[in-house]
Amino acid sequence: MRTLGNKIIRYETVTSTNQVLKDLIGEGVGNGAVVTAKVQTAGRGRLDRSWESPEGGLWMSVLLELGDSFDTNRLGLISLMAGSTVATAILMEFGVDAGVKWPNDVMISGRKVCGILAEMHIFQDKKYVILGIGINANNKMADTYDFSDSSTSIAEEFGKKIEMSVLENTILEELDFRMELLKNAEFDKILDDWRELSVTLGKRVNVVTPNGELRGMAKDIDVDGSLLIDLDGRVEKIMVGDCRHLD
Ligand code: BT5
Repeated sequence: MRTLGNKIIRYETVTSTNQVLKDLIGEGVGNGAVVTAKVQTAGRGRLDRSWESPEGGLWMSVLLELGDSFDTNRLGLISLMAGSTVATAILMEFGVDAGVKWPNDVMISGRKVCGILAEMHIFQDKKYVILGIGINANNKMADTYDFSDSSTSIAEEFGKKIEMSVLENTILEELDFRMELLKNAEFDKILDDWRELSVTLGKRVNVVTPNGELRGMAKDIDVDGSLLIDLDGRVEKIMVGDCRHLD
């Protein structure tokens, strides 16, 4: 039986599904609870960036309770895992070739179709991740935003409107399966899954980190989800950053 999505709370409009779900923890919702909204008025990206969330997209947050033994240094793995989940669901349900870009994007034909925001939260001594998943599903990106040439939606790639409930359901099933891997410490399977779907590895990349900018070849990902880049023979490990593909 699937644990994730045991309780799904649907809203028309919220500020941010991550924020709403965080507030609901205090009201007693537990592991696997999901919040969705048709529209977000203050959708968030990483580093306080904003996330455009008009009607037609799939904007959802999933509450994941982490066991006491979970090593928070591996938090990055959850973002990677969520990306693999979404790419797999898009491929399975619509036959559209989606891939993952480090650290938290799902891409179709070089354009961003989904972003992930994993936020850690501790409440009454329990560790949680609020996993925000934003997917351009039936909303049209073309000519809408400044970044429309770097983003796309599933409907635009698939050629017609998609059934959002099918996508949502498959995502929850696939995520449930991967959370079991995480609980059983099968980290290699999680990493290999991401590697297979990766559009970043093997590419020349420019990475902007809090400590500056680096240019090199994306060689691999490490056990904690960080990116390993080859700078002419010297390998640098990057835990946080924004990555641009150069080829
Ligand atoms: C992300 O941040 O990609 C994480 C996005 C997570 C959104 C979900 S929706 C449900 C949940 N509730 C929330 O409030 N958030 C989560 P980042 O890597 O920082 O990328 C943000 C950048 O992507 C922005 O600065 C824009 O350039 C671009 N962007 C904004 N909206 C977009 C969209 N709808 N599609 C594609 N790119 C977008």
